[in-house]
Amino acid sequence: MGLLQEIAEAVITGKAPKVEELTKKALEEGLEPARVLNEGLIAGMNVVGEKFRNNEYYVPEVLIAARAMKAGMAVLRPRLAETGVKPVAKFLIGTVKGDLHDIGKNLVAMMMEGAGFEVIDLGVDVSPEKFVEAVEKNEPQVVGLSALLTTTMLNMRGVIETLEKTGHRKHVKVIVGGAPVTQSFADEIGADGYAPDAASAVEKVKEMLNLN
Ligand code: B1M
Repeated sequence: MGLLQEIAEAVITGKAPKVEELTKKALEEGLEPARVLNEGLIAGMNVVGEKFRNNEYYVPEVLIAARAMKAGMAVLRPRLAETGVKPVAKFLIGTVKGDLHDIGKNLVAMMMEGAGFEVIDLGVDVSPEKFVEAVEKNEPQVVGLSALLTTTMLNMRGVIETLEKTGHRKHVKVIVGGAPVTQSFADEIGADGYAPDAASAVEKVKEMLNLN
């Protein structure tokens, strides 16, 4: 079994120390951090998702796998976020109200940091009011909203509406993403952008701010 496959397997079986060790080994062997992420950690988490959907895995197994994935991400983080440049802009991100999924959101935050943005991460289950408070406090150029559930993605609309009502919408761009989110949903709720994954989120935000 190749090293990347071993990493995926260790995520699937929820072995956090092993994931950490193998991720370090992969970097030492000169593998690209993005490959370790996509073909190791994310590949493993995709299998976990399938097993969850097929009722082979339940919430505890998924949580243990998520913890293992985070152990690998902690090793990758400095490598993905390697940058010496001054922050190009401020990016505020959070998972919307009612939603506790944060792995994808954390990845987007890490990649944005890696691209030189100053990232303010509000965590999970963030209400529209909390987003607005943080916008007032931090004055970001872009707000990112993440949702993993078909039910909670509807709360993205509430954030945009609250930003509008409080007069902040004209000063901030909004990008949305997460597995159930699509470009047409983003258009429907009046977001400025949508990205299907963390790497394209960086590209999209740059495009929105004319930084390309
Ligand atoms: Co949840 N869960 N979960 N879960 N979970 C899903 C999302 C689900 C698809 C599983 C399934 O049924 N197959 C399903 C949703 C069904 C639906 O709504 N359509 C589901 C469900 C139903 C639930 C619960 C309701 C289960 C229950 O309790 N009965 C419950 C809800 C809790 C809540 O939020 N209130 C629940 C709970 C959990 C855990 C807590 C156990 C755990 C989360 C742990 C954590 O995040 N700390 C969990 C997990 C891990 C998953 C799966 C298996 C994996 C998600 C993940 O981390 N993927 C997931 C199945 C799956 O997606 N395969 C599932 C890896 C991650 C890198 O991908 O998050 O998609 P993702 O992020 C991507 C892109 O989406 C994008 O970039 C990322 C990287 O490229 N992206 C953005 C994300 N945010 C973005 C923002 C952007 C741009 C791009 O701009 C701002």
